Amino acid sequence: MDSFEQDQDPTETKEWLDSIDSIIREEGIERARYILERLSERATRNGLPLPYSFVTPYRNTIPVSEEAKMPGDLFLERRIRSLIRWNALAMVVRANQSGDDLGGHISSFASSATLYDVGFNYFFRAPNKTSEKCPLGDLIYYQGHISPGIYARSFLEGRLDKKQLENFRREVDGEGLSSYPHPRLMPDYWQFPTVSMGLGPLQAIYQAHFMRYISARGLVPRLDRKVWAFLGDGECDEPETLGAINLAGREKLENLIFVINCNLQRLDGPVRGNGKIIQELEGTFRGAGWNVVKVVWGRHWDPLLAQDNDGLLQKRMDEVVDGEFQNYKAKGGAYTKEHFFGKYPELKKMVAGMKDEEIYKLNRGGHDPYKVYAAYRQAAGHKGQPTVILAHTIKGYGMGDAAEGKNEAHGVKKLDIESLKAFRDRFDIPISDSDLKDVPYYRPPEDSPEMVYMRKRREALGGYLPVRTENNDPLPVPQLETFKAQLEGTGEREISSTMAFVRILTALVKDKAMGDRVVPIVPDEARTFGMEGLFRQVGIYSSEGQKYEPVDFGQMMYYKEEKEGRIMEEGINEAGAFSAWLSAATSYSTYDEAMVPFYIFYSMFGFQRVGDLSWAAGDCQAQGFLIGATAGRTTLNGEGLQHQDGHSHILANTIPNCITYDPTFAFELAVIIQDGLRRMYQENERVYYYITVMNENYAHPAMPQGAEEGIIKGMYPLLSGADGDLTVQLMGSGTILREVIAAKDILEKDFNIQANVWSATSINELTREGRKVERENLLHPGDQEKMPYVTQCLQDTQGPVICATDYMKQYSEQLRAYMPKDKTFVTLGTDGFGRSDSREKLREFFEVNRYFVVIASLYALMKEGKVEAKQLKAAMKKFGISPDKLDPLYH
Ligand SMILES: Cc1ncc(C[n+]2csc(CCOP(=O)(O)OP(=O)(O)O)c2C)c(N)n1
Ligand SMILES: [Mg+2]
Repeated sequence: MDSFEQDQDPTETKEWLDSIDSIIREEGIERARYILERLSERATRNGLPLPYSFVTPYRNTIPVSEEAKMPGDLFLERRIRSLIRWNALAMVVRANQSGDDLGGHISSFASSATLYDVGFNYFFRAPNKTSEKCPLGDLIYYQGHISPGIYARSFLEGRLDKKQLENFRREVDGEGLSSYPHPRLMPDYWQFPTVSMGLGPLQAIYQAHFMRYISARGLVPRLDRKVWAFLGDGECDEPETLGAINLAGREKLENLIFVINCNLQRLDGPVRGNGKIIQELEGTFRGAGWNVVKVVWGRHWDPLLAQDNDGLLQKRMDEVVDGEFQNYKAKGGAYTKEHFFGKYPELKKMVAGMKDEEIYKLNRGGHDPYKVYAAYRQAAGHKGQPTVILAHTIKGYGMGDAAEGKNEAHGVKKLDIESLKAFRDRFDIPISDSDLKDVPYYRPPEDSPEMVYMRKRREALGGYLPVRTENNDPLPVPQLETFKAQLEGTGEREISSTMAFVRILTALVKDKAMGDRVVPIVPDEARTFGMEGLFRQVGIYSSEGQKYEPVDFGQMMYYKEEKEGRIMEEGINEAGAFSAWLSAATSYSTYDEAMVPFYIFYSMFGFQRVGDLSWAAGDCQAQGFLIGATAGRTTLNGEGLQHQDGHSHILANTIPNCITYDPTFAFELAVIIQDGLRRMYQENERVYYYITVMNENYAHPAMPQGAEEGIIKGMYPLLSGADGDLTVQLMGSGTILREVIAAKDILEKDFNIQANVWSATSINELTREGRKVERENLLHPGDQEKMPYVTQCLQDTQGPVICATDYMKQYSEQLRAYMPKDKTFVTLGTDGFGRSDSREKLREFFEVNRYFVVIASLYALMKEGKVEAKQLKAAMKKFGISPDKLDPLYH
């Protein structure tokens, strides 16, 4: 029994309903809301459990009487939109007619063309210095796979030509258009990579958050700038899509607007065949504190809804599930008449006079520019909350039998001639039957009314979009002397490299020239890294300041939240903190001001946790520092399998513009960070840095003379001079370098073997340089062969090379290709799952301690015929290393 059938006293019900109607009519919505709130308060006080609901009936949130009226020319706008639809379709069909099967999507943009067009005609402001309210322009996250629709608009606007459209998805020979929004490939055009589902909405939330941060810091005025994010209803199943909406609600990000294209379908079929995705999302977003605007029905429904006095039509709308709504468009007007209206005789009667075509034309909200305009207008003016617009649309709109509402719509890339004809006729595209098979592009003459109109609209909004700009003014990067304390070493004092990093960061924050650009970001881990000193020093950003006295107030390092705070403390949310970093790391483009973000995280919860975002950071051309703290498989003792990272450098190296370092000493760290600042903020190189720091305490020496260049290139001689017949070259990084140094002593004292020690600050960088040189040699046969840096370093040295790190062997194995000829190369690394124990035990278990470095050296010398097996066996016995020791990789 539903609520309608339960009514025991319809007359009394009517009286109540009439009275609320009359209040709304006579005194307005606000008054009605007030009365209902009072009623609800009274009811709950008297113990009446109200049917709590975050969900309203399946209809438009904005009543017809409250709709803002669209001021423009509907006819011309439809014409422009139709041409965009056509050219978008032509791009994809042509790309797939060629036989290269390049792919692309038509149906998704077909469903969202109106959603974008209303934005382009009235809302999306381009960066324009003359604009008072929005000089930097709005930031728009386009749904990735509707890119053909955006290119098609740019084509009409004359920003892209036919040749470029022809080269959609053909990028190798230049001039091509990238499949999806990729700033890396189209740096003057796309701003945000969004096609990996979920990353767009997540980034957009943190962009809006960062927009507030950067203005609170007084660096970029807040003004009226907006972040718009367009996403799919299927995309809402990604945890990244919905995972941060609470932040937007809590932070009252009124500068953020989500537009969710609810075509009720994803790739395989319905998003919620048995339910209602719009209703589900309404509840979810409202619960998170968002302003929810449903745009369910188009204006052709208005007269029918106006007649629905008994609520039966609404009831029918509420009860139909999405899978059935899909049928109404896929199967046409007659079907809808019978199955939707036909269920109740009263509804059947309501539409008795309507033809099937008229029923079919009852439009959905997301295809009605008037309704979309009203929703956007409301969203753009809404205060104190972010807004989500839930727009009901049809996948493959206008594509008829080829795709409209069909389960296979997502993948349709080719249309037969009949479908093309139907599409052309439906949207009045001036292309003749005979030309149709070529699916030609179409742009009306420059002086046609639609072209004039379109240009005028964009002129009023500051110019064309999308556009990506860059501020390349160099920042005043501090000289190395700024970090003098680190260069001089710590003497006897033992500190961790994490602590050394915190000192560098503190010096940077205080730097007069660029200090205020520094953005420290942490995911609830500052104390873990010994950074709590910064809380008091630079404050934690909070949009509300601090409304309480912190429990540790009065202590040196109390928890200080403030409106101008500099630390972004993003809570236990690596994806969110990374997204905040990403906004800061691209601010040289999006805010016209470069920032210097440092995101400090547990290295294990870095790349493997948010790998796809790190990849997107490469695409975005992010600039900044990622600091993987408490790194290493054996250096972070005690924490065990899920915490001990022996592979983040391998993952980081998969990103071409991510520069990685695994330093040991404070001076190395200072040189690396200073050089990173120089490369990114002075030379404007579009790279970002990943640096690991550790929590093991030890004394840091002063920098050897002239070590800078080698530190940056990836290796330098730390302890040199050994040159006898029995000599080995020992390489190491991170804290394992210290085991290597210890091994040198043992080799010399106990075995009379000399050793040089090389600090390998970046095996990844050494490898990249090696690959580059190798490739150049391949492509320039007959020229003087060049030699990789690592080969140059080692070629005139005596004896074999042993390399030990706290990372998987694969990391140092990369160097095997560049070993000088005839050199034996042995690698030690931490393959296998971590486990908890002391550092000493772990290094023994993973075979990277000083004794293993000694054994490996003896083994390498044995292979070169300089040491005998029995000497090696004796050494193993001496060190208590069993030949039957368990293999950590398999154990
Ligand atoms: C992380 C990720 N997983 C899968 C895909 C592949 N994919 C592209 S579009 C799509 C369906 C999208 O459905 P929806 O979000 O509803 O968008 P619509 O096309 O219906 O507007 C999928 C699964 C992707 N791009 N990213
Ligand atoms: Mg969808």
